[in-house]
Amino acid sequence: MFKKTLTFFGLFIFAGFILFLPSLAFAETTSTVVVAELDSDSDGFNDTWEIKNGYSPFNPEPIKIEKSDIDKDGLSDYFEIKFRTDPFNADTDQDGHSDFKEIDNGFNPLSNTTTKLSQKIEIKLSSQKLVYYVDGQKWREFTVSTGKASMPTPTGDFKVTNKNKKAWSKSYGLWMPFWLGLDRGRIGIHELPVWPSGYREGENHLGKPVSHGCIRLGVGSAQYLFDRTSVGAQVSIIK
Ligand SMILES: [Ca+2]
Ligand SMILES: [Ca+2]
Ligand SMILES: [Ca+2]
Repeated sequence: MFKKTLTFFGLFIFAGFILFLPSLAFAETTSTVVVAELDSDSDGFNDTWEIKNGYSPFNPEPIKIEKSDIDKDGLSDYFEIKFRTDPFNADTDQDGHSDFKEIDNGFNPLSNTTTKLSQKIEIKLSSQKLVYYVDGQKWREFTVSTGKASMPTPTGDFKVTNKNKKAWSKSYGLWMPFWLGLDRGRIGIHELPVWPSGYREGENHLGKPVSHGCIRLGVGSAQYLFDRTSVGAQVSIIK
């Protein structure tokens, strides 16, 4: 009797296992297909491979991910992934403003309210570059001119304390358009200076440390940064 019960019990387990087996195999197969073989642009290369090798998984053409913009909204497929926006929809949150325009103006492209993304400015003295970060992503880079050897630009973390579209320097007798003043050190970020005669310092000074300590930007870049930077914004100056 005991043996018979055991056999029946054994059969029951066996039958259950047999019934369960196909679903297990199916689950294994489907999950493998979804994870490893997703080929969004149907070009024969899976998404994982494409991203790993610097190609856009959304563009069947062999174009690098930073150069591809499949929905033509100005935001590359690279940034679409970074900002988690829809690469096939120019206006992910459907608020009437394209993903690119929103990010470029510091707004969250995933929210149709006016939520802002974090912004940060970093100045690298050794390479004479200013990097503008949006939501932790390196968004724009500009060539600058910082302080000459006898009047070096101080390093450290600063905050923007004031803004002035056309600041006047009493000490040097020149205009400093699109001024963003920084705390401590009495310096600022501004456009190439203009003398009262109307003469403007040449763009060829950008990339060379020739200023009196300020961070000089080119025409266009200075206004770009001025328009997007609020009082209180973080600025870090490194060697
Ligand atoms: Ca592909
Ligand atoms: Ca795009
Ligand atoms: Ca939008």
